[in-house]
Amino acid sequence: MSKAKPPFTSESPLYILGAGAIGSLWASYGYQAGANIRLLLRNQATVNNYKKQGGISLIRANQALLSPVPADCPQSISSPIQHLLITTKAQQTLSALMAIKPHIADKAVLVLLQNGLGIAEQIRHEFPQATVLQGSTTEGCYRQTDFEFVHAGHGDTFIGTVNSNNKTDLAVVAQLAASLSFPPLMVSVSDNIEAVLWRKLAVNCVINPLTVIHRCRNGELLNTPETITQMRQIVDEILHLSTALNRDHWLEDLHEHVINIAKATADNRSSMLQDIEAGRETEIDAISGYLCRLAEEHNIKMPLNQQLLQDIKRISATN
Ligand code: KPL
Repeated sequence: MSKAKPPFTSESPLYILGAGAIGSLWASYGYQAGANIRLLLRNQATVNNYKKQGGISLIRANQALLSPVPADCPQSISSPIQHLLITTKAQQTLSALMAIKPHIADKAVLVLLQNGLGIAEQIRHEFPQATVLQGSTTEGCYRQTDFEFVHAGHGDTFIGTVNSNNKTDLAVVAQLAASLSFPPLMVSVSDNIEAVLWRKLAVNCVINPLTVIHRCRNGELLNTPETITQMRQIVDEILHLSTALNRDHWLEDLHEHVINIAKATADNRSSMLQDIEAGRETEIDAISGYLCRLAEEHNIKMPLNQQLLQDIKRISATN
């Protein structure tokens, strides 16, 4: 990993790829904190549309905050990308990155903050010299209209490196976590980001597909014995796989943890339900799909997770 760089100056801004809820949350608070941030949008038409709206509007506690964060499309990027926060949907990540590949510095630091697993490996393959950090957030934010978002609830955000105990690496991660902590967002370093990501994957495998199937908010999953039983059974399958992978110590209190997340985000519509309602492609392949592929490689049966995977694909296809 390269030496720590000063955070987000005009020569080396923080680029944010993906102007969905999480990307816009960081862009908005970063802009308000005075950091040099640039949003990366799909094409010039999207940039024009964005400019017409005057920037990102973020609603928090019924107050709207407008942040005219500068925006680029792949054709208008003028400085090499040294720091990139990637908040695209899992399935769109690689194609979005390939569109800006010529602008990404060899030794760039790429921070992946999205649901699902399996994408970091593909990025490392395409950008072998870059530093790829992974992150997980439980900040609650949803899109109201095109560039208008609601910051619905506070959560925790962690970043870290996989397979690294190197002290220099950890110092760089710590500096970056501090640089990405735009109030009120707080980013902490995890020395076991794999465990954090695995726990988050487990939560997403339970809450996201079930909220689509029952068309309900996260907290409403706790309202009927039927859905509580479904949650327990899905968690049991994940625990079984985790034991086979020697990861069960990462998930000690998983039943309770999933219930607590459903309670803490009770009023949220899960990101998967939002995708279905908006007619967008879901992240099911990087969530339940990733889990089921891993189970298959280890000859572990996961009938409920398999069923959820098929159900969501069917619902998406007929959406
Ligand atoms: O990550 C989420 C999502 O919706 O994708 C949870 C934690 C379930 C919150 O809604």
